[in-house]
Amino acid sequence: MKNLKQTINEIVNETEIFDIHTHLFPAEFKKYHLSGISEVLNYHYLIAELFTTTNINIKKFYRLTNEEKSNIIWEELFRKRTPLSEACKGVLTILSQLSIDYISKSFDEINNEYSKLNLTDLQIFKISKITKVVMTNNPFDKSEWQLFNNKKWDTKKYLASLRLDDIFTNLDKCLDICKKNIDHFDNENDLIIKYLEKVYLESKPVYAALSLNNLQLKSFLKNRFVPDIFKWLERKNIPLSLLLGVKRQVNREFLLAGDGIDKVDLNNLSEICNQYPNNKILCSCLSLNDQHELTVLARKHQNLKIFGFWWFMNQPSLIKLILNLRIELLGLNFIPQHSDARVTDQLIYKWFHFKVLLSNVLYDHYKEIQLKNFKISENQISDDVSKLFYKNTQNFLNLS
Ligand code: FIX
Ligand code: ZN
Repeated sequence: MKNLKQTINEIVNETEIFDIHTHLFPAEFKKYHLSGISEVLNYHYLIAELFTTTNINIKKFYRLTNEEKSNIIWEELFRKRTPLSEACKGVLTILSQLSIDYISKSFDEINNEYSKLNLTDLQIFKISKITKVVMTNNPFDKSEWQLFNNKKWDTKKYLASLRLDDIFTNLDKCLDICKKNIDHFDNENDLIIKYLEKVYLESKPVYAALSLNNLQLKSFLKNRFVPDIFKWLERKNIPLSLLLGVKRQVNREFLLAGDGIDKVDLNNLSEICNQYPNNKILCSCLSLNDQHELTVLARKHQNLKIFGFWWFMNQPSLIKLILNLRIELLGLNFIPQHSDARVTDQLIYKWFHFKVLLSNVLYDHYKEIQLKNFKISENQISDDVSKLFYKNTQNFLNLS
């Protein structure tokens, strides 16, 4: 092998990626598909930063057009101030990767230049070496679910997942929707499962997902629908993905930018894994406080797989720390990252930033075993990175 560092960098940059959790939609589904620099600047991470950095009137801001909003974000966070936060750096990464010279330019100038690139999804997937992304699909959102009316998009690239939060937060609405779609049922449990079966056939999801705060996690096993949902997931052979530790609407005025963090009791996760050993559980925790315990739990339950650095965890300083911890405790038996991208272009920065961190962390670990006379080959490194970026996900989702 030439040089260990260079070999790792090359392999990490060339390996195909299976992005297990995004909020992306295919370009063919125009109403929900987001792309371009204006959408990138309108990301709720940057909106929260704008609100807390300036004294801007929140209600007035939300009434503006997307372009007006992005203009303000660009002026306030990138021109009047130094763009040092991770969310700001993400925008700079996208612009520099696309060779757009943004220095001393207004939002309009950048937007013009960016639009001329006419970037397609496929080009973006190619830049980031992404082969598949899993969408977040809410079967209780009639308008969003229209995506599955006509599947004229690449269903091998954009895979579906069933987001079930509404069953736990807005049951009456869910039951109404189920009743409108299912004619014959014995009871409410039967109704929900029949509806899940219907939306399963329409979307072919690779997992079902739920985001929970501490209280919801605590009462999860007592929920009357949970045993049947687990039985159904087992029959379908798809995992349940648990996104733990979000406290929704800490600041309601901020809307989507107003969600915060909760501390969770992970004993409840362990209990879920024990009570449902035939179900597979994917899990990502939002708080740094929970990462050590979560990693240990992944050594204790065969049916549990950690994935990604979710949202507030997706900061380089935390990723470095926890990625090392995960390797120390789990070897390569975890799914290291997901993008959570809402705008296709974000894939560029989310994965670029992560690849730099992963390469450095892997280098330290390989170097260490080399010093203990282990002969690490290029093939073995390729294999390892492919597990992390693709195969661990593919296997856990039972996909061929
Ligand atoms: O619940 C989720 O899937 C969260 O990832 C999002 O809803 C959140 O708003 C987000 O975009 C985080 O990255
Ligand atoms: Zn998400």
